[in-house]
Amino acid sequence: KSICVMGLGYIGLPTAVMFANYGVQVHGVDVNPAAVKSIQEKQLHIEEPGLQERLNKAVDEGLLTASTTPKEADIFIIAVPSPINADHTANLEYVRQATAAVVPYIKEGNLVVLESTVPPKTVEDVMLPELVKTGLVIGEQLHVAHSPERVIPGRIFDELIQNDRIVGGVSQQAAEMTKALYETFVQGTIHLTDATTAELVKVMENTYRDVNIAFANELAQLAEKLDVNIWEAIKLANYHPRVNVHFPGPGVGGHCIAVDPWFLVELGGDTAQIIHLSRQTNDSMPRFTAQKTQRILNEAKISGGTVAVLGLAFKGNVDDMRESPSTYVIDELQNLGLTVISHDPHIKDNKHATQTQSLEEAVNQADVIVVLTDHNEFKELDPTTLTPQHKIVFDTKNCLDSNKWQQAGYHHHLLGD
Ligand code: SAJ
Repeated sequence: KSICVMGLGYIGLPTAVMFANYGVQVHGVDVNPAAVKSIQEKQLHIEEPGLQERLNKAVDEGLLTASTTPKEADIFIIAVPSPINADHTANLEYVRQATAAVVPYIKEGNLVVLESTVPPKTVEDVMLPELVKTGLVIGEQLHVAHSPERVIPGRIFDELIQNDRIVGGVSQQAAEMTKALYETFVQGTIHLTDATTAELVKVMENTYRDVNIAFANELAQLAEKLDVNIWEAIKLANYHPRVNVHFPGPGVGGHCIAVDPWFLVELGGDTAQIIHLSRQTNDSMPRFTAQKTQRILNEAKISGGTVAVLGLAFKGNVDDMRESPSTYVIDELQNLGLTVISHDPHIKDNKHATQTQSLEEAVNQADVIVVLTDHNEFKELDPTTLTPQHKIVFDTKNCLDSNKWQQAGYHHHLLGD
């Protein structure tokens, strides 16, 4: 069998590479010619452990080709972005366009699998109207399923293999064909259902996390009023066998958790109030973080002030800045009249105006160091080697060893204490 993967981004590329590593002939397609060229040349445009070695193997063995146009194949996998518009409504244009693009290449007996996370009913309402243009009878001559990706950036290959997988078929046969496809490498259980249920399940998973994080963020603000360390309180609460409170932070970023709950808000309206409020709570955290930074400076009697922001990526040990809370925190700090210098060892090519190449450059001028991303490089920092203007550190992710920093003479603050 052969596979054509539409979209060579954070999910499509690892998936394409994975199938190729298992001996399947894969053709990858991306609308961005630069992405296609870099893959042909085995130059990665994204950072992910294991991806480079696997890409080299796939290309060298001739099992992975890439271009800007699709090819005939037995199976088409669609892994394109499904972002939200400025008004928080779903933008399904990429899904529709990728589906339309494969229509001329589809033959009787083929399988089309959507991996992108989408609002429930997208397969039915957006994909099927395009796929009927093949003239084939859906469910009999053409098989269609949704199998949402569920992997976490930074551990994509482990999770591709180990995680359970949900497969929602438009027909039973489509579900079974899709199960057989992913059995190529999936060691977790593959659960079969219908397409709309699979769509809802995936969006539910990310919304669960967003709502839980909003709860933690609300508790963090409450704990500050009580002078309680929320991290200690959450740790203790989570010793209960049925409690799993997530962790507060400067906001929720990435292209999934900060996006998918809006799909349910759009569908649910007034019945999605908890979900909606959670989004707003999480989106308010950059301002809260900036205001707390200002309070810390005020308490130290520093007026004006320079902030060294450590971390631009949306979470630890990834090079992805999409929807990163850091950019919003920096905006809020600047709105307060503070000077910001930032550093992130994972973000290359000066992607942010405040960015410096070296950690020292950022820290040397700092009146306060604010850690926004829990990169390993920051956890391992030796505070005795740093020479800021004032020894004040604000750790929004509780990722530093507070004893070490206090022993080095720092005033140490947490978000939620
Ligand atoms: N965050 C918190 N507190 C927490 C956990 C996370 O503030 O307790 C923040 C992170 O710092 C980050 C954001 O949330 O800014 C999202 O990070 P994440 O690690 O929770 O999730 P993603 O976006 O990297 O990946 C999620 C995963 N979904 C779930 O765990 C339910 C992943 O399995 C999905 O495949 C992925 O979304 C996706 O593509 O949908």
